[in-house]
Amino acid sequence: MWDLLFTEARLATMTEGGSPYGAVEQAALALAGGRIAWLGPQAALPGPAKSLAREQHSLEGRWVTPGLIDCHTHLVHGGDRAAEFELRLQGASYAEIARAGGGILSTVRATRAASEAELYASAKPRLEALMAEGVTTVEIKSGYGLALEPELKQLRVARRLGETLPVTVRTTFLAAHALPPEYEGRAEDYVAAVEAMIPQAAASGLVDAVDAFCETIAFSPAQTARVFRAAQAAGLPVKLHADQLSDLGGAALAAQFGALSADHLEFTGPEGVAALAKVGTVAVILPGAFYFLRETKLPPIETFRAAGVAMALASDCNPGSAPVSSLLLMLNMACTLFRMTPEEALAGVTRTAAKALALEASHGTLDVGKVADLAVWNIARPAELAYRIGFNPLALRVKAGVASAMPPAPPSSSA
Ligand code: DI6
Ligand code: FE
Repeated sequence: MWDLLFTEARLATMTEGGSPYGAVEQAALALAGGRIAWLGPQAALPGPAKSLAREQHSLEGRWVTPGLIDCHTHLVHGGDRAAEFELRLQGASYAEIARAGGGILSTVRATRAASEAELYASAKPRLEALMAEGVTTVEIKSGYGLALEPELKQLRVARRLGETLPVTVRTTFLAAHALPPEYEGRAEDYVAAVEAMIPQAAASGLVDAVDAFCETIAFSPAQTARVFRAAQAAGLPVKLHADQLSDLGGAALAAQFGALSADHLEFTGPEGVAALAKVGTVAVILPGAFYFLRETKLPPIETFRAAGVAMALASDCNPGSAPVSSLLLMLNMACTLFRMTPEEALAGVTRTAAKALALEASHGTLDVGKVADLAVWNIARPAELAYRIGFNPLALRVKAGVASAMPPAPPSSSA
C-alpha cells in the first residue's frame, strides 16, 4: 500500500534520452516512505487507484517536475550591500567602494560580527523565497568568515536551516574566497592557513565540498591547486569559481582535479570546455551575477552544448554580485541572456544541479526509488517555467514525500 497516489498528472521526469523533458502525460505517481514508489501512464496502474494508496489526489492535469535544486548560493551572510549599490549608481567605482571599506570585506565584517541566531534569521527568508518557487535542495557556501571559526559558524547555520526547514542543504567550505584584511600582502600565508583549516573543517562534519575563487582579484591557479590538494587529502570533493572575470584556465584546473563543478565560466576558452567535457565536470551557469554586474562576455553555451558538457543553473545568491532569491528568474535569464533552451534550463535546476552536488543517485529526476522531492505547477507546458518573469505558478511542493499544501479541491461538477 502506497502512502500517496497522484493521478491525472503530467510528469516532466527530466530523465535523459526519451521524450522532451522526459514527459509522461495522463500519468500517475505514487509515493511511499518518502520515495517515489511508482510512476507511469495512469492506465498502467497495477489496480484500481483506491486499492493502491492510503491517500489519492487528482492533480487535474498539472505538471510535476523534480523539486528544484539551487546548486550554488552564498545565502548565509551578515548585512547587505544595498548602500553600495546606491553609491555605484551615483558613480562610485568598485575600487573606490573597496578603498572605503566596502565590497566583499564589508560582508566579511558583518558576518564575523553576527551571531548564529542573527545569521539564521537573515538567511531564512532568502531560503524561504527559493523554497516558495519549488526549491527542495540548496547548496550553501561559507566564504565570508575567512578564518576557521567564523567559516564554521556560517556552515553550522547552513546545516541548521536544513534541519529546521523542509529542504536538503549541502555545504561548501569557501575560505579561499577573498584575502582577509589581517593577511593583506600575505596571500601565500593565507593559503597556507586555508590548507591547515581544511582537515579541521572536514573533521567537523560540517563540510560536503571545498570551493575556491580563482581570479586575478582573488587566488591564482597555483594557490587554488594547493587548496584543492588539501581538500582531496581530507577526502572532500572540490568545486571552483572559475573564469568569471578573466581566463586564468580555471575550468581546466577544476577538471584536472575531477571537480564536481566549475562555476561562472564567462571567460572559459575552448581548451577549458574540452577539459570539462573529458572529465564530466558540470558547468554551473550563473546569469544573475552576469546581469547584476552588467557583464558583457557571454559564457560559451554553444561550445558547452557541442562538447556535451552538462550545464547546471543556479542563483549565486550573494550580497555583492547576485542578490538573487529566485531560481525561476534564473531560468528566464539563462534563456534570454544566454540562449539556453527552456529544457536545458530546467535540466540545469534538476538533473544537472543534482550532479553538481553529487546527489544524482537520489535526486534531480522523477525516477522510482529516488527521494520524493516534487514541484507541482499550474502551467500548460514546461517551457512556461522559463517564460514568465516575476510570476510563481507553484501549486504544491513535496519534500521527501511530505506535501507543504494541497492544491484547492476541484470545483464539484455535481453541485
Ligand atoms: N564571485 C562573485 O561574483 C562573488 N563571489 C565570487 O566568488 C562576489 C561575492 C561578493 O561580492 O560578496
Ligand atoms: Fe558564487
